[in-house]
Amino acid sequence: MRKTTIIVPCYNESGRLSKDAFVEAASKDRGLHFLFVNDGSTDRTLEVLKDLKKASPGQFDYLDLEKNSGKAEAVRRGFIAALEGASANIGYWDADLATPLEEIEKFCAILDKGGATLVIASRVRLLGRDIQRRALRHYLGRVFATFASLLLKIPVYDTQCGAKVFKRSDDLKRAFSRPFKVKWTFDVELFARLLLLDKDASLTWVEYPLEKWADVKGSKLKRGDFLKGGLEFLKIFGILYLPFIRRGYLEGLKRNSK
Ligand SMILES: Nc1nc2c(ncn2[C@@H]2O[C@H](COP(=O)(O)OP(=O)(O)O)[C@@H](O)[C@H]2O)c(=O)[nH]1
Ligand SMILES: [Mg+2]
Repeated sequence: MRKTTIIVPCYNESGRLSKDAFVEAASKDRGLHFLFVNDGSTDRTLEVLKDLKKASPGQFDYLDLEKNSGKAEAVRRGFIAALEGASANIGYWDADLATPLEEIEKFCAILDKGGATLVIASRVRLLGRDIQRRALRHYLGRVFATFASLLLKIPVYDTQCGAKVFKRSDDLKRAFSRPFKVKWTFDVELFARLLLLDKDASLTWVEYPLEKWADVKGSKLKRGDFLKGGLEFLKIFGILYLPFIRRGYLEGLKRNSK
């Protein structure tokens, strides 16, 4: 059976994590696996994850990071573990389910059809779709996404939505082999890594306009983080375009995954 592993980074999510939604998604598709990464939570998150694993040990598992390391590192640790397994598709998904789990099967259908190596969730407000985003987050997000697209030189509309599924590959392994240099914009650094490893990589990436997306209360993102994102872009610029930084960075990725 085709297997898909979805990594769910969790930092103090006991109040937001909907056990029922995960159990329902898993019961609908027996090939679907969830790997939660408890990112040093100080609330009851770990207990919730233990309960889920008890409910279906074959489909739910978790990693427990002792100290809080941030979403980027939590996702990276999840990928390292998932890449050891046999899943054909591996993705990550925000724990608050701003992107509903029902979308996973559509992502996998695109990957399984052949040709695509990555499906990126995109929050595009279109008639007939249900994208509920606060106005300020929407406009800041549009500015951010425009810069991300210019930086990467690819026509991507939304790099920051927390739902992406990849086809397993050696480059994917290399891309997760080293900790990210940035925190808030690691999705952009991840794309940069894949493009450095293969300049044509984006030819097989597909952006999927979500049917449904909604801001979920309890985001830990603060207003200042938008500015931090700008500074992080400078780092990614250096990685992509300054040869003396790029060379060592790329060698590091290739060396570490062997
Ligand atoms: N903010 C934050 N989120 C983390 C961290 N570690 C893991 N996450 C997870 O990253 C995902 C996105 O978090 P959220 O606060 O909803 O971010 P937003 O929706 O982009 O505002 C959730 O699944 C969090 O549990 C962390 O250190 N800080
Ligand atoms: Mg959120």
